[in-house]
Amino acid sequence: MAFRGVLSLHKQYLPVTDKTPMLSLGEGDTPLVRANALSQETGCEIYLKLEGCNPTGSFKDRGMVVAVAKAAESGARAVVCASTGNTSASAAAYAARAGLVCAVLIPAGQIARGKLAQAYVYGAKILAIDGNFDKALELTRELGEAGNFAIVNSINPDRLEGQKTAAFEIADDLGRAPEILALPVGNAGNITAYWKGFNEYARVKATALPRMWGFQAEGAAPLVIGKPVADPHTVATAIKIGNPASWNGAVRARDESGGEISAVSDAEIRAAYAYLAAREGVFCEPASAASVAGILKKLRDGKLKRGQTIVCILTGTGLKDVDFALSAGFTVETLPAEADALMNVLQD
Ligand code: AN7
Repeated sequence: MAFRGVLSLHKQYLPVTDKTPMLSLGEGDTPLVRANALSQETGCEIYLKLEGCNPTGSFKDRGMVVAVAKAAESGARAVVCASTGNTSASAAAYAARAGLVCAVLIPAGQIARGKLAQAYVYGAKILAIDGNFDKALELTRELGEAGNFAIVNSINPDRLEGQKTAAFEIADDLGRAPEILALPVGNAGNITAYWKGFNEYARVKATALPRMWGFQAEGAAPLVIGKPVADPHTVATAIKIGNPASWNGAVRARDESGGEISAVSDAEIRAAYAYLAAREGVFCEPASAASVAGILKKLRDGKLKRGQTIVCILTGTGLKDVDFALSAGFTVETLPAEADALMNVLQD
């Protein structure tokens, strides 16, 4: 029987030793799906990498499985992270799997409830602070220095190692790297890891490199304006981050690839989110939709060259944040339990 999971699938490119526990919840190997409506509309070949299909519903599982396995290997008893939600859900799951204690620092009242529910049910110690994500990450660094915790934020290099495997899968599926990789950027671990992954792939298989197009939310766009944002705001809570830890990695990915990091508005994020669900049948969370919002904006601005192959990373599933889904004026009328009444509505 072949065991799935990032550590098994990509072992030779990861820091796996004889002593590394082969932890897995079946993460990685996520679908790359052609976006038919978006391709037709743009004249490009657009694909969606469905990272919401990972075991806890977000891309974080790829890096987390490596970070938690390495923490266990090194004898740590507990892991800690700051999070806008998805990292905490993932850390909590893999810590549970590995038999480690998990503590998560979250900005109180600012993470999607699906993510909070995950951290709770997986059994993490939840520390909700009166402060934003950037403050939570600062405190996490302090705890990591003082205590006997392994930090499993993306400042832990094992996280980036696991995360880079998504680039391998895309290049394997397409037979080459895309011309453009579009993704949301928050703490900037993901864009840093993809760039590393595509570079490693190119060295082995002599393939070309993509341009990296990162998209931040307008109210939380430190990399676009070139300085930290003290009080970031956006409906996409996952990327409500004002001072990304992997700032330099993001700038390097942008500049070395000839790419760019630009901003999309909350309205553009909402529109792309709705488009993906209604036109492509893909339900992602608001932050994930920033990648497609960015592509649609380029199209509107006449800055999207036709004929290019583009991969948009959809980082998390829409089920993470049903409050957001239902906030756009959703109401549903209760009908009499009679076929006639239903038929009337259907014929409207
Ligand atoms: C759905 O969980 O930072 O630029 O603490 O959850 O690598 O940070 C989440 C980030 C994009 C941005 N999409 O990725 C956390 C956290 C989703 C996310 C990002 C996040 P990075």
